[in-house]
Amino acid sequence: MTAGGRAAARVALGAVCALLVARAAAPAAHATPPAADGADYAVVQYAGGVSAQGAGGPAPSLREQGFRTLMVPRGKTRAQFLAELRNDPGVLSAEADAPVQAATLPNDPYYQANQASYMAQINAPAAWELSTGRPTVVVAMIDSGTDLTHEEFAGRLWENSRDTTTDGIDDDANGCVDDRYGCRFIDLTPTRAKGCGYTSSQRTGAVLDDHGTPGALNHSHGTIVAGIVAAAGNNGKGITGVAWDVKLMTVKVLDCGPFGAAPRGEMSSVAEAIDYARRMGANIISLSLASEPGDQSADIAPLRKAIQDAQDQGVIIVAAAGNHSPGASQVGPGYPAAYTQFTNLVAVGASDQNGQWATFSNYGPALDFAAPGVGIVSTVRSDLGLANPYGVAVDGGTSFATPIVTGMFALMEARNSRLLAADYIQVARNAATPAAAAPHGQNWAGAGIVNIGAAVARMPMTITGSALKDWKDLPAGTELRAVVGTTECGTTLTTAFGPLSRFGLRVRSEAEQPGCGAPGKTVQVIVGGSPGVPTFPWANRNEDLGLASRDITTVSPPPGPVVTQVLNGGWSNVAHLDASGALPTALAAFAASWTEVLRWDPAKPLLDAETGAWRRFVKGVPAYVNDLPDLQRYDAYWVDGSAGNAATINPNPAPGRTMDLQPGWNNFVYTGSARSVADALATLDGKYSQVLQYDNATSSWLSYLPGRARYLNDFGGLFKLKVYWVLMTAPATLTMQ
Ligand SMILES: [Ca+2]
Ligand SMILES: [Ca+2]
Ligand SMILES: [Ca+2]
Repeated sequence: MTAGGRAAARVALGAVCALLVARAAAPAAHATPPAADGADYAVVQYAGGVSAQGAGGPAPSLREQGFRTLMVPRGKTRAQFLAELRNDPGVLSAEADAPVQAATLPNDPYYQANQASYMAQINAPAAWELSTGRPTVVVAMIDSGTDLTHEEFAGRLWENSRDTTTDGIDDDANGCVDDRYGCRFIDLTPTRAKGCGYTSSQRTGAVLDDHGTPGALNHSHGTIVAGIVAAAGNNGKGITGVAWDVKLMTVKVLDCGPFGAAPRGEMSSVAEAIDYARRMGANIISLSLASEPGDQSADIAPLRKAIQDAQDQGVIIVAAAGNHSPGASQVGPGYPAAYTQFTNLVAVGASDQNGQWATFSNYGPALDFAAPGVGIVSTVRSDLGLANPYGVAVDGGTSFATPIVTGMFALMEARNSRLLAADYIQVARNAATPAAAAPHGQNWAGAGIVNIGAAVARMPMTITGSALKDWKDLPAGTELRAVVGTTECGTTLTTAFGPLSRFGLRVRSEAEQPGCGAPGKTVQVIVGGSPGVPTFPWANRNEDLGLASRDITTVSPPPGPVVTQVLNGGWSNVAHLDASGALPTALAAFAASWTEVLRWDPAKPLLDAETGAWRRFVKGVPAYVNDLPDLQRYDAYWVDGSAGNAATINPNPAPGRTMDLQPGWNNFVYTGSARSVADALATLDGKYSQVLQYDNATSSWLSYLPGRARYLNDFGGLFKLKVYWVLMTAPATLTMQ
């Protein structure tokens, strides 16, 4: 971009921040959480209550069982009171009562007094039941910078590990010098030199929020919006952000607001900033800024290109609709929110405390969502000498509503990291609360006021991988159905993908379809009409619902009452499934004739301190010749039986059997349920280098090498009551579940 181009674009970008003032304000006195009331109570159980062990019927109430909660009498400590109670023969138990609070209501002091009301309007506490964010979600704040030292951002700042040095060198050659926490895109002007102290237009990591001066009401724009997204929640300090545990990338395009003006920037810088955020890995970009509505000079080619590139890369862009004077200028959002051709861009308007149109907010059919923009409390610069680094807005703005929507998408991406931008937006639209009509009669809230709890709850589970039968590929076009209990919650077909067939399955949540996924429920995938393994527990709080590379296989029916083992007429590798006993009678039920049994003992000493040797039983020779006197149940052995079937009783082994394995080859009978090799041998992880099985029917060996592509291995899973060899590199205990 030439200097001339920047100058032209500078005219284009007005700012929506003029109305976004915040002042330092102490939290209301009742904002501090009350002292833990539990400290004053004891819980006792008196003798003589109804027994809870009554035959049949529901258990009696706790009260009927003699439980009471007693206040500690005046003049006694709780410890003294408990000691007295415990000495009372009529008291079965006495304990201190413990304070509890709803798990998801944060303890931040401003929350109850200043935030609870608008957080309830957007159903944020319900979202926190499912997700409070994940540090893998990166949110780029394109604004006036961030107070990087603010206590609410500790551990929440994105860092560019490749250019952390402040040496004036662009170590990672990304066009920005020393951009450890983000980058500044601001062009030097005489006003900015004088009013902000800037000395050049160079793109550098100077991203500290410098908006405002100590005496001004209007300050900290970037720090305010950053706090609304991502201030630490439930840390006992200040406020809570919408997403408590995501990473903030700071991209500064708005200046300091020289001489009391609102902070301003250029649209070309916004384009550069979007491009930077995308290249540096942001998942979501937040823009609490806008041009004048209808100002077509703000519609510049690099801005469209930057948004298009972000769309192609799956980055969601959340942009303020703008706050403009009532009248024609309020109709329609300013740029960048004004674009309607991008599927990754959402335009945000503001609602007031009553969920009505906030009269300062731009409106029009191009809007996607509204969110609260009035009475918002957030972080402010801690370097202004204020009494405390928090403030309650004295005015409203779409600048405040925008980061609330950004925080919603951050929680949604934390809940499932693998959807497309348009999918997240569609889920949020479906979850939004329809808004009451505004006096002007036009759509002002798009799909409605965001319902963050519903949006996060509606996130589907997504599973991608290969559909298999006995860990071998199934043809493209095989149907997969996701079932929770008896409810069908998603379906798809496999598609051809090189040598593999792949699937991408979307499983609906209970919020989207009653009976479907919710924490505590299990998703069963039916592959081509047969139940597959593994099954998938619906993710709990702060777990990801996006599951990649999860192969699902159906397995041969489990062994029934009789297991048939095929013998080839030469040596066959067989599992001993009958009761333990002395040879040869241990094999009395063995249908085919045989003369010799061999069993590999990996611990048997050999010459030269090597271990691992055969033990042997030969029919009809003197007993002292044989060193294999008996067979234990689940021994794996070789027998020179004639061709035919070895049938024996299935003892149906209980899960949890363990086996000590030695370095070198070990021969064992697998008694866990059918699983992929990696899962079945998880307790040996990193300590084995090959698995073999001998196919008696064809007298051939099949091999599995861990870490190898699935289609390069001869088999991919272990089956119950089959015999395997494993080459151990270190001793380990195999646990078979
Ligand atoms: Ca750099
Ligand atoms: Ca550097
Ligand atoms: Ca906090």
